[in-house]
Amino acid sequence: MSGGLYSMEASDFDKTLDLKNIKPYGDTMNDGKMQLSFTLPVPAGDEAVEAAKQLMKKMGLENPQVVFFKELTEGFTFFNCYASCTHTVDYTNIYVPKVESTTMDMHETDQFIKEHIGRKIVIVGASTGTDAHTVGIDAIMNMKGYAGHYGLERYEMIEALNMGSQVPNDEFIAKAIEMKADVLLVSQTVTQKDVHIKNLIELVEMLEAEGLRDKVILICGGPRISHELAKELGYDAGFGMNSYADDVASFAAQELDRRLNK
Ligand code: B12
Repeated sequence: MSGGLYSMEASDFDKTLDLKNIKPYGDTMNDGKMQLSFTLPVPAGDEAVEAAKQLMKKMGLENPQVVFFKELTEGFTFFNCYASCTHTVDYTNIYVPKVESTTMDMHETDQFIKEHIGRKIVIVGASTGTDAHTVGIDAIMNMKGYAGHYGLERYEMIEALNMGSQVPNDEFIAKAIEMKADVLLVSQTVTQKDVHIKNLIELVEMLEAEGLRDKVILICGGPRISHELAKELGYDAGFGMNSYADDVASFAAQELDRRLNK
C-alpha cells in the first residue's frame, strides 16, 4: 500500500531517532519518559513520596513524579511514578546469544523427526526443586497447548512425560533413566535468593556424576531464563518468555539430528 497512515514508519513522524543513542519513548522522540513502580518499606505519606522522588533522581531520572501511592500493609508504601531517563544505549552494538535452530510448526517437526531420527524422541519435563509453578511447563508440554501452539504431548513423533512441579532432581533423573530420555526440560520460575541457579546447577552436577550429562539434550526455561544464562550454567539451551512448544521441539529435533547424524 503506498501513501496512507499504515505505510508510515516511526521515522516518518520524527527524524531525530538515533539508534546509537536510544532512550525511552513517551510521546515524543528522545523525551526519555518512563513509568516505574516499586515499594518502599516506610509508612505512606509526604515523606514516603519525597523519598521515592529522591531515589528516582539517584537512578539518573529527571522530573520524577509520583502519580499514585498506596499503603500496601502497615509500614510499606507502593508507588507508580513517571520520570525522564537521562541515559542512552547504543542499539547498533547489541549482541544477544540465541538458540540456533529454525523454528518449525508441529507437522514440520514431526516430519523432520520421521526423516532424520526415524523414531519417537523421548522428552521428560518438570518444574524441579521447590518450584511449584506448573503453568510454564504445561504451556510447553500440555496436549491442549498454549496461545495457539500445541504442546509436545500432541506431537506424533514425541513421547512426552510432564512430571509436574516440585520434582526433586534425583527423581527427575531416575525417570529420565527409566524412560531413556533424549531430552530433559526443566522449568524454573521462582528466582528468590537465586534458588533457580542453585537448583539448575545441582541438576547438571548430578547428571555429570551419573555420567549422563552428554547423553541428554538439557534444556531449561522460565520467565527469568535466557539462553546466555542457560549456557553459563551448563545447559544446551534456555528459553524465556514468549517461547512455545514449536521453538523447543524444533531445537530438540535439530540438535538430536546434529548429534546422531553429523
Ligand atoms: C500463578 C502464580 C503462582 C501460583 C502457581 C500455580 C501453578 N499451578 O503454577 C502459586 C500461587 C502456587 C504461586 C506461588 C508462589 N509464587 Co508465584 N506467581 C504466579 C504468577 C501470577 C503467574 C505465573 C504463570 O503461571 N505464568 C504464565 C506462564 C505461561 O508463563 P511462564 O511461567 O513464564 O512460562 C513461559 C516461559 O517462561 C517459558 N517457560 C517456562 N518454563 C519453561 C520450561 C521450558 C523447558 C521451556 C522451554 C520454556 C519454559 O514458556 C512459557 C510459555 O511462553 C506469577 C506472576 C506473573 N504474573 O508472572 C507469580 C510469581 C512467579 N510468583 C512469585 C512468587 C514469589 C511466588 C511464591 C514464592 C510466593 C510466596 N511467597 O509464597 C510462591 C512460590 C511457591 C513455590 N514453592 O514455588 C514471583 C516470583 C518472583 C521471583 N522472581 O522469584 C512472581 C513473579 C510474582 C511476583 N511478582 O512476585 N505463584
